[in-house]
Amino acid sequence: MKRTLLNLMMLLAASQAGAVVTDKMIHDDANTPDDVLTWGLGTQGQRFSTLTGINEGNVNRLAPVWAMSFGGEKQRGQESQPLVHNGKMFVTASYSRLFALDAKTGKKLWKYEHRLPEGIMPCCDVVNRGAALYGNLVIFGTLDAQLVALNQDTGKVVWREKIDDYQAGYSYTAAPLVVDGMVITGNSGGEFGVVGRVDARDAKTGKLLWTRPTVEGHMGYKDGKENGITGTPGATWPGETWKTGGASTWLGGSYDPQTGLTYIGTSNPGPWNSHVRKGDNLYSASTLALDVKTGKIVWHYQSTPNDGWDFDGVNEFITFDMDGKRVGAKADRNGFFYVMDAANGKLLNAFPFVKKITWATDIDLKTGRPNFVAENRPGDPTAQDADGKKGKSVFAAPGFLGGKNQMPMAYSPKTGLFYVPTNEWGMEIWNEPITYKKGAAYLGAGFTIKPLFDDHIGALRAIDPKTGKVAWEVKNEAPLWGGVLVAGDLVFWGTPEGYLKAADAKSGKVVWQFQTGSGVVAPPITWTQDGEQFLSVVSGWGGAVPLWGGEVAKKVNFLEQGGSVWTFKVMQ
Ligand SMILES: [Ca+2]
Ligand SMILES: [Ca+2]
Repeated sequence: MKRTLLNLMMLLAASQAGAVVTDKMIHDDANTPDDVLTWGLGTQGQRFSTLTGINEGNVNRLAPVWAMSFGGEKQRGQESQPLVHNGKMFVTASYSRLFALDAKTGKKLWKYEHRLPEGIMPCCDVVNRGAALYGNLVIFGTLDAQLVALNQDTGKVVWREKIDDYQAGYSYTAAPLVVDGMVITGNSGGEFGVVGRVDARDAKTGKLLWTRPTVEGHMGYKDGKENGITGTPGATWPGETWKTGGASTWLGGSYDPQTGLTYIGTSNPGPWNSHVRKGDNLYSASTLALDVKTGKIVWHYQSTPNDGWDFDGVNEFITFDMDGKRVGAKADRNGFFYVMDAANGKLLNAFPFVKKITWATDIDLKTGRPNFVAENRPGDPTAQDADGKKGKSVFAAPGFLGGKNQMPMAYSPKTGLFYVPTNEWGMEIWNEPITYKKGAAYLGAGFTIKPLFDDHIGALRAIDPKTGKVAWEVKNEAPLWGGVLVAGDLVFWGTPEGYLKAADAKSGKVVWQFQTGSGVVAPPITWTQDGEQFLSVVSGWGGAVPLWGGEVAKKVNFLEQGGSVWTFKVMQ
């Protein structure tokens, strides 16, 4: 009896302090600057904050308040976006670690280190991009493809669920998305012939509610019952190729309460060698809109049909208002920027956001299909003029690391511009014969990434989604790999050279920078606490570039690894 009363009192105190994260709070996250409850500062993913406490008049006094090291011997890429709630910061780190910190002082409250088995197979470094909050839980995915929910106060495991078999190449790196009490996740493993999927679980218990495969021909399930096959079996995949079709959903999704749809992108089809799977290969390299209630695909848009360049279409789909309509935008890895009707997927606009694109001339706005440059498709190793071991090599741009990769862009309703972290690079690419083997890389391609320009690879570009015009750009020598934040009239982003930078959102004039001691490959956040505006970013060089970057990797191998969170405010 005593205990029940105590529990009740604790619950009451907790709810008075706003400790419990509700659906409404997640729904309103973009408009509540005193917390950051979601990846993207709102489920729409705009990464826009109305806060103007840090502005051009005082940004020269923006200085670190605290820094906290993830420590240990484990460093490598740190791609995490922190969350802030109830005075606590929740931040994930490489090797599936999660830290809870006092958001004002950086004092460590607890940490969770996931016990990883031997033989995990993350394609592109041991990264994690962030957690999700619900109730009194903090939920994140791990490199051995599990989903773990921890008590926000103690760090104790409340539930743990397996997403899939890590020995078959599945892993998990994205921040989960919470919608109406459901935790929605994708999966990673597009380079291992996995089958992409979107799962919805009860956020409180981890119980699976529905699952939707993203490769045509696979059965979906809801409440343990069959819920319809994805697509039309055999329509866009020859033979048995759909069984190892890739289309992994490794960057997670966004959600728009106005449409009731969750938007999630899919990776390359498997294998990379496109000649063994002639056809569009739905729903790889696509944007999918799913009804969160039914777990069914409401619309899809495939940006790269029969992809042969590893142009994962996973990039975030950000919803916003344009010309009185709810639309969404995506800067695709294939170099084109797309604007679509958020409700039905109708293509409204498509234009290049990088300078060199060789695989297609443009996107036909009527059909929504790219006009391919046939001779830029890497050749078939079994073609008559090939030797059976290596197909014709081509120089393709963008390179497979993309015009944009995992680093999220931001949108400002004030300027009407998207702030896109872009990269200019190309690749030599050729195909090789390949057979599927569980847990082995399933590429059937060789490649080397090359820079296109002497003075820069990266460029932060402010892009008008109506016209495709670049309002301004700030070039960067190394490839950009962190994300972007717009706070009031300032744009913040990090560079592999270690800087966190701020520029005027209208002009692009760089007004501030700070050296964090290692490369920044993560998106910044901002929030207010006790009347002061804070800004945080994770620093720690790594990710796909040093692992896969060919000649580019050689250019950036002087950069040092790290692992820390920096928090800033304006000093008086
Ligand atoms: Ca908020
Ligand atoms: Ca890929």
